[in-house]
This record gives sequence, C-alpha cells and structure tokens, in this order.
Amino acid sequence: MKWLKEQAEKSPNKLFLNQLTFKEVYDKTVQTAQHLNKETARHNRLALLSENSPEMAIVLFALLALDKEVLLLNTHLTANEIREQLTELDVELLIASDQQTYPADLSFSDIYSLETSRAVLNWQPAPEKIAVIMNTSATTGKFKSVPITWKMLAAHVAASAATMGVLPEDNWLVVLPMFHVSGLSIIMRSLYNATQATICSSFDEEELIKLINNSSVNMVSMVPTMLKRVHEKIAAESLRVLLLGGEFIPQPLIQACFAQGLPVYKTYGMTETFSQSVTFNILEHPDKLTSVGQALPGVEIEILNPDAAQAGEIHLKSPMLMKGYLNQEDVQLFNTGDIGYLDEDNFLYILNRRKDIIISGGENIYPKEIEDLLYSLEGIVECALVPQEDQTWGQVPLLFYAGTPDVQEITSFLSQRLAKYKLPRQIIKMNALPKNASGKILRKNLKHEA
Ligand code: S0N
Ligand code: MG
Ligand code: MG
Ligand code: MG
Repeated sequence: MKWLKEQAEKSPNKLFLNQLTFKEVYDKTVQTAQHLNKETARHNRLALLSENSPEMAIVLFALLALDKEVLLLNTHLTANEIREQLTELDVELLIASDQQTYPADLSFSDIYSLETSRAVLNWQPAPEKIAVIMNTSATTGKFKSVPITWKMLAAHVAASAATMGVLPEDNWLVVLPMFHVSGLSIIMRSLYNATQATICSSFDEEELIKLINNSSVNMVSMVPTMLKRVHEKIAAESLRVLLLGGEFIPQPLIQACFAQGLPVYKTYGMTETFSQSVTFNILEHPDKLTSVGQALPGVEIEILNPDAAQAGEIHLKSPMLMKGYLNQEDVQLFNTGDIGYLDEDNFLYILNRRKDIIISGGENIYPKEIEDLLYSLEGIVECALVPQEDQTWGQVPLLFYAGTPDVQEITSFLSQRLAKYKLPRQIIKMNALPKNASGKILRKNLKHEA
C-alpha cells in the first residue's frame, strides 16, 4: 500500500483510476477506511464481491490499509457457492457492490453512512502478510485458497515492468475481472508504475474497441475468447501492449494478430504466481510464435521427468510464487501440471495443458467438482465431465452419465448449484460409460457425435 501513498505525494495530479487522480484515490481510500474502521474492527479477514469499478479498487485499498485479508469472490458464482467459500474461510463480513444480488453485510453505498473513526492505517505491510485471497478450483473437487502476500505483489510488479517497460503516458484497460489476478494485477502494476488504469465494468465489444482506438488507452489484457471477437477492429498503432493469456492460445489467432501487427505479448501465468511468469512480444520474435515466451526476471522454469524429446512437467519457482495454499503445506517448486519444453533460447513451449481442467472463456472448471456434486443426486450410477473444443469459448464441458434421473432433472439440479460457466453444454445419457479393464472411465472415448 505504500505505493498509493507515495504516488499521491509524488504525482498527486496524475490520473490513476479512470478520471480520478492518485491524490483523489488516496483521499477516498483514507475516507473509506475511516468509515469502515469500526465496523470491520473485529474481522481480520473479509470478503469483497463486486464487478469492476474504481469504487471496488478503493474499497479494496481501504481494507488493505486497515490491515485486512480480503477474499475476492467471483461474481459469476451462485449463492450456494459463495456461501460455501465464506464458511470454509471463516469470513463473517461480506462487502458487495450495490449491483450484486447476494445478501451482503454491507453494500458500497452503506459504507458512507457508517460513523467515521480515526483509523490507524498501515502503508507498510510486512512482506509475508496476506493481502488478498483468491479461491481456485482444485483437482480434489474442492477449491483451494491462494494467499497473495505483499512480497508476491512487489516481486510481480517489478518483474512485469522490467519485461514490458513503462511509459509515463501508459493507460491500461481493465476489462478482465479484478476478482482474478488477470485484472487485479493491472491495478497493482499501475499503482507501482504511477500510470493510469481505465476500468470497464463489463466486456462490451464496441466500447472496448472505441476505448482502444480512440482514447489514450495503450495497453490491454485479454483472454483469447475476447480477442477473437475484437482483434480485426483494433488499430495496431493504438496499442503498445496487448497481454494475452488465461487460456490455451489458438495458433490461427496468433498468426492473424501477427499479420495485423498487433503487439501481442503472450503470457503464461496463474493465480498461484500472481499472473505472468513467462511472457514475450510476438512482433519481436517471429520465429517463436508457437512458444509462450521467456521467464520473467526471478522466475525459474524446471522441466521434470522429461521424455526423449525433452518435454516434461513444467515446474515454476519464483518470488511471485505463493508460499503454499492456505492451510496446506508449503511449496518450493510449483507443479503447473502442464507439459512442455524449453528451446535453446529458453523459450517455453506448452505441448499439453493439464488434463484435469477445462477452461471456458478463461474460467477454470474442474470436472471433479461437478462430478462429486452430481453423485449426490440419487440414482446417478456414474458420470464424467469432459472438454469439447468450442469456437466461442475455447472449451466447453460435456456431461456423460448413466443412471435413472433424466436430462431435465440433472439440468435443473446443476443449474441451482453451479455458476453458469460450469454448466455442461450438453448432457448425454448412456447405459454405461466406457471403461478400461480395471474399471476406470475412459474419458478420451467420451466424445459427442453431433
Ligand atoms: C470472456 C468473458 C468476457 C465473457 O463474458 P461476456 O461475453 O461478457 O458474457 P456475459 O455477458 O457475462 O454472459 C453472456 C453469456 O455467456 C455466459 N458466459 C460468460 N462467461 C462465460 C465463460 N467464461 N464460459 C462460458 N460461458 C460464459 C454467461 O453465463 C451468459 O450466458 P446466458 O446468455 O446463457 O445467460 C468473461 O467470461 C471473462 O471475463 N473471462 C475472462 C476471465 C479471466 O480473466 N480469466 C483469466 C484467469 N486467469 C488468471 O487470472 C491468470 C492468467 C493471467 O493473469 C492473465 C490472463 C490474461 C491476460 C493477462 C494475464 C496476466 O498474466 O496478467
Ligand atoms: Mg449476482
Ligand atoms: Mg456481456
Ligand atoms: Mg489508444
């Protein structure tokens, strides 16, 4: 948080969040913290549920300055999923934007009618202190919590700036959700670099194109699902950086962007490493278009158990890496689960994405979570959720099952309990699922024949 105070002192009149200056954001943060001080006094950990907005960033900064750990919730989750996360993490106070429908303890507009009190604000949190927590689904079927410390944030912003450079006139469009590291990292980088961030509340294609082509916005982060829909309308000269990641990146999209001269920086990173670990500008390395790039400063890549072609499990180690999932053992070397290799210039290539995860429009879906839930429905004998390639979303989940409930029952059971992006696009009933000799379901044999 020292960055906010420093920038407010050094560059008070510089624009930071949309049309708010660093000084204005700082003042609003202090004011918000004073309103929240009493109400939050007995809570060490709180949750925040909001679509993107400058207010969301200010409430977050205020909570961080009050020394809280802030759980950031995905706004696409159902009430059941939100409740489960709050319970699991012992969160007793949820603050939500006025647009959210989940019953929050405080809405943003409530905050300013709370009685103010002088708050002791901490602008110099200890490096090991947790700033935010993000839940990611896990192979076990239950989510895991990633504690993001100040040390990770500080290491990230410096390494990212060293890789992509900083210009005083930079203005980075935030269209990815700030409840993911893809969006939040932009706010942190802008804070550190003393540059502007333009926050959009949702992904509106026309608005996005207008902002890029006709405003001072010169940087943007996107997932391929978004870029596919808009790249043809983007004027290459209006961007300095187009950071692209979060999903498998289709090669035809990269070829098209390269031909257009778009400054696409491919990135490979995850919540566990607070975003970018590997990055490169495709325009600078036309011979490396199929790679994801080179490690950021401080990031070590190790390929374990390599095969004859030197491809193996990609492991990462860096100051941006989490210490370990919350309440789980420490990790020194993080196994991404992806398979790949490094070339002679240390560019990383991903051959296979981990098999136990489906990525739809940049949102991760863990089959086991949905399968475990479905097994709690009476009459389900067996089931498997598998990915299907999809033009729009990259991948979508398909559900195969055997049992007595009909497709209608399953649809309504799942849709009450799961975020929409996790719902199977198709549900296929079978007499029995294909299995190998030892009785294991053969997932790769489950394909929908349209
Ligand atoms: C792709 C997005 C924008 C789609 O949202 P859109 O089009 O606005 O949809 P809605 O209007 O909200 O809904 C329309 C219908 O579509 C369904 N739907 C919405 N999203 C999905 C989805 N993902 N999959 C399937 N269906 C979806 C809605 O339910 C609705 O349905 P109907 O009409 O039936 O009601 C949106 O999904 C989005 O924002 N995705 C991106 C999320 C993201 O940021 N992921 C990245 C997470 N990863 C990381 O944070 C690590 C990597 C990373 O840091 C990074 C990634 C990218 C770039 C840079 C970095 C970095 O390193 O800095
Ligand atoms: Mg809602
Ligand atoms: Mg939309
Ligand atoms: Mg522009």
